[in-house]
Amino acid sequence: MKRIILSLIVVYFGNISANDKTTNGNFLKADPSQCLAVPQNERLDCWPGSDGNQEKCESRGCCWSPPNSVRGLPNIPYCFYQPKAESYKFTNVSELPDGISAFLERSSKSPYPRDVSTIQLIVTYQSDSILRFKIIDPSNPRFESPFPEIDLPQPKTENPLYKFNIENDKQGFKIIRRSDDSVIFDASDLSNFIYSDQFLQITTKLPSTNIYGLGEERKRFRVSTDWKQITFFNHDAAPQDNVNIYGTHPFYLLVENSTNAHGVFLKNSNGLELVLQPTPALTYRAIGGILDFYVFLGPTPSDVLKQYQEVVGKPKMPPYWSLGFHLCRWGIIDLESTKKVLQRNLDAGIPIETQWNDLDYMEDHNDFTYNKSAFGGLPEFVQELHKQGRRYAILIDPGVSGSELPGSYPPYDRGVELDVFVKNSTGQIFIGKVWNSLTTVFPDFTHPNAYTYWKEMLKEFHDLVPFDGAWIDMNEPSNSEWPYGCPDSELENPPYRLNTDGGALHEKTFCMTAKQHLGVHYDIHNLYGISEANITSRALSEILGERSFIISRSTFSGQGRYGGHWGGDVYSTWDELRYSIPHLLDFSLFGMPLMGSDICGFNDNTTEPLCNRWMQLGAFYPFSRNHNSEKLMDQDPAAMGEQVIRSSIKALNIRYSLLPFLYTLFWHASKNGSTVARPLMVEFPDDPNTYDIDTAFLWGSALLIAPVLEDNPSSISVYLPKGRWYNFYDRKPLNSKGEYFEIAVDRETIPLFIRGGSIIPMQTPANTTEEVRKSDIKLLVALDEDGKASGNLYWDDGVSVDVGSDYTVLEFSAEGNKVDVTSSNLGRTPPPKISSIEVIGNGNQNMMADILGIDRYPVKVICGNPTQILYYITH
Ligand code: MIG
Repeated sequence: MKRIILSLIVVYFGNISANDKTTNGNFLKADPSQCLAVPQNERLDCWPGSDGNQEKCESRGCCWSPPNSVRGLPNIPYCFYQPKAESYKFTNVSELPDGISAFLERSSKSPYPRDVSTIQLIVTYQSDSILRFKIIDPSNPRFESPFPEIDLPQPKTENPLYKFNIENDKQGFKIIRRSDDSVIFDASDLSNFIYSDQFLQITTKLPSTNIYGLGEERKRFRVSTDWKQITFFNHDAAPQDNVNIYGTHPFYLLVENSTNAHGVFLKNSNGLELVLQPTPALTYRAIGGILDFYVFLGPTPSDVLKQYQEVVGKPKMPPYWSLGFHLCRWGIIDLESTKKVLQRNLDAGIPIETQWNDLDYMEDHNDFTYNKSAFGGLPEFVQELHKQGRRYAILIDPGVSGSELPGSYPPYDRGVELDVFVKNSTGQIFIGKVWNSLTTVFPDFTHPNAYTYWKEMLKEFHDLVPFDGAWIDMNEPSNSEWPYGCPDSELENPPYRLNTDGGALHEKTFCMTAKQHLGVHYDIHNLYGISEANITSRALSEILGERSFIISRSTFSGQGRYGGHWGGDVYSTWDELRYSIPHLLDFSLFGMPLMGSDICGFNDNTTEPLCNRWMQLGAFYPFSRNHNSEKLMDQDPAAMGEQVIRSSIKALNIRYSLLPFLYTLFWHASKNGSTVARPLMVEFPDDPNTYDIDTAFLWGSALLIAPVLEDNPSSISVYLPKGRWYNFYDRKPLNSKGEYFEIAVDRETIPLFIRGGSIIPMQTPANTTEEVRKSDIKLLVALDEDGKASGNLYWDDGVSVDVGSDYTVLEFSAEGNKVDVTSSNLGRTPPPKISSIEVIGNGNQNMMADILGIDRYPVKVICGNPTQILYYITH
């Protein structure tokens, strides 16, 4: 083998002058003048990690140039590839009916062990707007992630928006947008390309710096390209700068300078590291698996997101009730306190839909038990909640106790019987420790028996305590002890060390050598959460006979199809309040719209001004839950005093009045992959002013939410994209040329703006979503400059797993002097009657509200005034 590589090198460098010497066997010493010619921003890191030095660098044939004193940012590589560096070359390219198959040969060895010397590139023209390219080892299958579950139709193209070009010198490739020749994926320079067993690296030059996604990490919505490194290795750590946290979504959306947009998804479940640099360029490093990319050509951001979700899966439709307000905290130590907290909030007028309990409810922190003394009467309490039309959700940890008396704890005994626990490298059950008193063992959710096991456990507990929703925590997976250590291995200490929080890969998790049905933990670490979410979501809906509701702390691409996520363990700070918006918007891009951070903050004590603003913003998180850590001051709204109570009621009443609209947005998302909490950039890609905005967002296309993110300013500056907007509160029109407006604010109001051209279905707020659902529908018609508006309403029973044809869709449109309501489907559970239509923005015209299409809605004009004309429909 070695001989072959060497002879290739001879051919390869045959024409280079005799002065060039190889060092360290195979590496050519870098040519200093070539090195000088590399602009700083274009350096491709040849010694990622912090342990480089000149000697090591030059031994790789790379250029060494420590930073000058002017700009010594540590992230600019000192050790970088010389421009002429080469890696693989195409040897054999064949055009196929639906793509390309090509082989590449490595011409010199990489610095990492076990290069794959021949690799195969398989390009699939999946559809006109989706292209896949996959780079594999054709002779030895490597690990490929089964998540997200991808089930695409046969490739079919008519007019592909792209072309895939192998560059003339055969040393790279490009994906080009046909319409304007922009290069979407530019791997024409493969100088740093590596495909070795435990280190794979590819760089693409980006066509702009308007890049979004790539999480989960605490960061601004538009991702920095200033040598920004992002590590993907699911990890139990509170969100903080440059730290890998709970989830992995290697998907980005990029808006080109033309304002066309595209997206790229790397399907790989191994540990990953991405580096964004100002070239602009993006380098992917994977410590295993294969390179399997999906490229989405848009051309609008919404198109890209839709195409991405066609591949990874569209979000699950949440049950209606889960859109109500949730009350939770860690450290409610008994049932009495649970009842007390709930009652004081109900008494204060806060509409609590769902009461939660954290692991406090468990006996000794053991899953599927409850503490019969502190939480005696829990089943009856839950039944009482149900009678009130309320719900109950519980925390479930993945790990179960491994040290109970034999025969006393079915979750362990049954798990052993069904052989579902994760094993160590020598085949015994892998032992760790999380919350349980002595040891913890962990279900392998990829095991064929895992579904039977987990469903049985959930069902038995549900028979006891009829909970409605599951909060699956600690599934990165989190673990804090390794009583038997982790065996030394190349999985534990791979040739390249990712920059993971805590250093060792097994830090706060399993040994990398732990075994699961699907493979070694090293390969599938990032899939633990999604595999648990998949099984929990399915099992729960079977048990309930209803749509299930789960939130999961750990997530992976495509997890939206199983449920939602919460922005775990945020600190109670103004910074975190602000970051909760990009965090939410990232999950909109990832196809997980059911998301929200812990309202008022989790870690550390909150403050009244902060909680006041956080309750206002949180009322507009698609998943809205106040949650707090243990041993801190109470932060449920009722405990925070009059001001917070007033703000909370005001904001939550608006949320509840908008529930039919919010639910309709979820329906669109689950059907089409559109967003619920929508970034301005996604709705207004032609307006570059929106590209950096992550302090405001939209619900769908109709409602702009511009939260106050400080205590008590007299006004805030709100960007309104071009067009007609209305202040939600006084309905005053604001005609924007695409500009900032100073909006006066008070302490209890969150600024909201309705977009001209929208028709929003609303109802009357009440204490529970069930009550709201009984109230009449009111249409808010906000006309645009041309006197037009449109909107729609989706309605079903709110809980059925499969509604079949039993749902209603009403389409609304307003034009001239008419409001039309038509239905594209009428279900057996129709929405309540539309009892009023409020039209705003029609100036002096006398507008007739005329509802066509559904004769059960006759119309009568009740009143009107010059700026605001109200039409009521009587029945
Ligand atoms: O180690 O169950 O993110 O929401 O309250 C902490 C206790 C474990 C972490 C979750 C948090 C939850 C807490 N859990």
